Amino acid sequence: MWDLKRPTYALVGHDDDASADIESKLQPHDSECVGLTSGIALRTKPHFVRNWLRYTVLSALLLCLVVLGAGMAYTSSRERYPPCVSPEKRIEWREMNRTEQQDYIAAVKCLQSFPAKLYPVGRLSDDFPWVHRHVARDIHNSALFLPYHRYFIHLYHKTLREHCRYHGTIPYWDWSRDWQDPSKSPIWDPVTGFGGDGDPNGTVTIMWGSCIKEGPFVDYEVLWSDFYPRPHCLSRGFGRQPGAPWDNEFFKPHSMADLMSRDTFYDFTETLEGGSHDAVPNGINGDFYTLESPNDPVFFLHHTNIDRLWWTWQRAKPGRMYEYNGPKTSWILNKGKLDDVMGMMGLGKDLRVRDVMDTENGMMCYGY
Ligand SMILES: [Cu+2]
Repeated sequence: MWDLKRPTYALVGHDDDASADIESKLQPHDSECVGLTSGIALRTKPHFVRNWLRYTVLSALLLCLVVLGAGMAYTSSRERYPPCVSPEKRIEWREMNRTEQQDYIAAVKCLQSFPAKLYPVGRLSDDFPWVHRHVARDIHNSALFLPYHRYFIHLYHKTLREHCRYHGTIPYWDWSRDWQDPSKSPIWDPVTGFGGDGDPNGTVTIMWGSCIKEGPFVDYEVLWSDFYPRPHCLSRGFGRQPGAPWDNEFFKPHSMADLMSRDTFYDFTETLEGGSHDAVPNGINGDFYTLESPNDPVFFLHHTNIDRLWWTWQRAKPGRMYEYNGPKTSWILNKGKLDDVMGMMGLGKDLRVRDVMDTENGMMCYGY
C-alpha cells in the first residue's frame, strides 16, 4: 500500500498536473463531497500513483455530483408545489346559490365549444370519457381507484377554469341526502339542475337509457360509445334495468356509517367502489352506466362526493393520510405503491399517487 500522506510536493498550485486543477477547484468549497477528496493529500512522485490519484479524485468527484444531483432532483420534486395557504372549499350542489349553479352549468356546456385535444374529432368535453374508457381496466377495482379519480376531477376543474373562465368550486352531489329516493334529488331539476330521466317513451339509445327530455343538457351531444365515436344525445334511464329498480341501500345512513368504519385503505375503497359508487350508475343507466360515464356531467359531482368521503376518512384517524394498499391494478395484483405513476394519456401531467394523497399539501389545494 502506498502511503498517500507521505509528503513529496504539494500538488495544489503545480501547473503540470491536471489533478492540481481539480484540487484547487475543490478547495474553496465547504461541502461533504469536497471533504471526500480534499482529505487526500496529493503528494507523491511516481507517475502511476499520480494517475491512480487522478482517477480516484475524478471518481469521487463524479460520485459526489451524482449524489448531489439525485438529492437536488428529489428535493425539487418534493418542493415543486407552492404552499397551500387557503384551501378551496368544495361544496354540495344544494349549498350553491342559483347564480353559482348556473355558472357551473354554463362552464360545463362551454367545454363543448372547444375541439378535443386528444382525438381528431370531438369536443374538449369528449377528452374525459375518452381517457376514462382507455384507462378503465387499471383504475377500477384496484388501489388506484380513489387517487386516479381525484386527479381526474382536478383536471376537469382545471379545464373549466382555463377554457371557460369558471371561477367557482367543483360541487359534489351527496346522494346520501337523497337516500329515500335518489331519483327525486334536486340535482335533476330541469331548471336549476342537470335535467332528469330520459324520456320513458323515447328510443333506447344506450344501456336502457333514452335522450333526456328537459333541462340545460337537452341538446348536449356526447361522442364516445365503447371506444367508438358515435355521436348521440345524453341519455338516462332511471331504474330501468329489468328487475333492478334504483337500489338505495348503499345511500342509507347505516351504510354510510359502515363505510366510514372501515379500517384499512383498501377495505374502505373496495366497500365504497362496490357499494354506493356502483349504485349510482346502476340506477341512472344510459351514458352513466358505461365506461364512458364522464359523458354525463353528473359523473363529476358523483366522483367529487366519492373523493369527499375518502378525504373525510383520511382525516378521521392519524396515520391515514398516506395509507395506500391493495392491488396495483385490477390485473396486476402486486401491491400498489405511493410511487406508482398515474398515466393521464395527455389529459394532464402524469403524476405519482403520493402527489395527490394530501389535497391540502402538494399539487392540489382544496378541502371539503
Ligand atoms: Cu371511473
